[in-house]
Amino acid sequence: MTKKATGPMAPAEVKAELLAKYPPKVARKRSKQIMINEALENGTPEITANVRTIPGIITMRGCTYAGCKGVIMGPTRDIVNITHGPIGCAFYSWLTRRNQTDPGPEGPDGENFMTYAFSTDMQDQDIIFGGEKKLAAAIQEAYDLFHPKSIAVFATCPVGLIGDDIHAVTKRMKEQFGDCNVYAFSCEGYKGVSQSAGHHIANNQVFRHIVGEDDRPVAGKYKITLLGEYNIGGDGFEIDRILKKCGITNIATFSGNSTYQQFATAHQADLNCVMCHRSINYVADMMETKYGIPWIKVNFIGAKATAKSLRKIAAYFEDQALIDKVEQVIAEEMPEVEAAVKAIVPRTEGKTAMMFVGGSRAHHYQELFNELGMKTISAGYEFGHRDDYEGRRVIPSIEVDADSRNIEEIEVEADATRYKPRKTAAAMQALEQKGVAFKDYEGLAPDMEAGTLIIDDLNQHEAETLVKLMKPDIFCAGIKEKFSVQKLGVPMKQLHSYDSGGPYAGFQGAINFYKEIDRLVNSKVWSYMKAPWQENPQLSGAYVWE
Ligand code: CFM
Repeated sequence: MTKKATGPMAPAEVKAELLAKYPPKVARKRSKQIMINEALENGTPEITANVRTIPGIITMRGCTYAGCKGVIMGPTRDIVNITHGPIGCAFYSWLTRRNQTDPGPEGPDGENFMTYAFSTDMQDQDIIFGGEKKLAAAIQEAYDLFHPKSIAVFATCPVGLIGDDIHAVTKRMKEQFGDCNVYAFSCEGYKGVSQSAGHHIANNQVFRHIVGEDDRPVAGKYKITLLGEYNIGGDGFEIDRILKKCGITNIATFSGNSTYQQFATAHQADLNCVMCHRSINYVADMMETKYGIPWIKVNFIGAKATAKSLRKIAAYFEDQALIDKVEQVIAEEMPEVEAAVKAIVPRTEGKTAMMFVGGSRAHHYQELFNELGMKTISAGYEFGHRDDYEGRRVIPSIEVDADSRNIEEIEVEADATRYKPRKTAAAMQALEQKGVAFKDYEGLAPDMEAGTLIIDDLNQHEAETLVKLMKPDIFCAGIKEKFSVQKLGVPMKQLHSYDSGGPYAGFQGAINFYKEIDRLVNSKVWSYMKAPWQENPQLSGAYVWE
């Protein structure tokens, strides 16, 4: 294993090593997804992203069904989510993401279907003769048992292949029930190149079937939504605590700790705050077009980023009382954060990190590492698009290939009665000049130093090679990577599930994260990774089988 003492390898050399074992055609393709960052002065180099994984490569990605049923709809508490397909798809996507929920104002008896795994349990004969009848029966059964406000149906691969018309079934059931919103998602696992397609399919249907369904006024002076926050490890709880303390009303989180009602009333917000750009940015655009709600990018990962985001929200509402209140909350929360940083930074300063997560987190978490004086030497997304790397300005130049064309883009128009611009164009412009950027996200690349390696759709082989060559002090990714990285003697932190930790968002979350990283990067256990008999063999020779 290359030790740090030999000096860091040049990024171009590392890249060459990553590609060395591939056949020429594969190397050429992967080469376009491995970018040596050049920082902003030279413009961000272009990266290839959101394209098919090369067959045979062990990717970190998941499927479209995972992005739809698991990521976007997984945290919805009071919607009955039925998987139409063989039981495995429902079982293995059941409660595997650490999105938390609380029963809200309804108390412990409030509806919570997350603990159930609903599935049509398709068998061979359903594949041969069609599964629509079975689906209708399952919807009926769920309705009779629970009388939920809403039932959602998710297609798995075989459903798409045999051509069950799940939309016709759900439409019929919805009409039949009259008091239950039933709709379906054509989110077959193979539908797109990654989870990202599943996010889009899910969000389109939520927008089409739920948002704007309830016009009963929601109370609150400063009403926002949080788009793309999934309450992993309780992140959403911490963000809600802070917003509440500031007097800001979060009327809907998409979709952490959410309820059907929140989605249905979301159109009443005066500002949409986008947390995870990758999984939901198009919803923010659609809500602006249809209802006139502007959107800004926020980030509540990192104490400084949290303060910055709160200030942006306050600036938007242009109310001195709110601006003062936000400053007061920041002043109250920061001393504890600063004390934690001061105590830990001497032990973490100068250390290095790598992070490969699905989308936004590989960018957001760099904030927390910066606060600890740590540098991210390599990062990337499993399924980010070019705009997540290079910023939204590249969107017009993104090539739309057949796989992207396969995912529906909804045509949205201003709502005839409910479209209401929240600010005049002049007011928006004045705010832009004050630094409140609307509809903007600069992406990950400008925030990373020159010479760092940005890698899209990293795979098993490349992850191991990277760790061996660059020996980071910590590697962040998911469960699939965890043990192979740890076996190389490098501490590993799961940034999807947070292992069993969290929350890491907001101020209290930042403190949790600093402590966790301190423990990981300063633990001695990693130096004992080599088994004693490997260091000091007591027997020598070999087994001979002949
Ligand atoms: Fe957004 Fe997410 Fe992420 Fe994501 Fe995900 Fe996730 Fe993720 Mo795992 S919505 S893109 S599809 S921030 S489940 S809460 S951690 S890959 S980086």
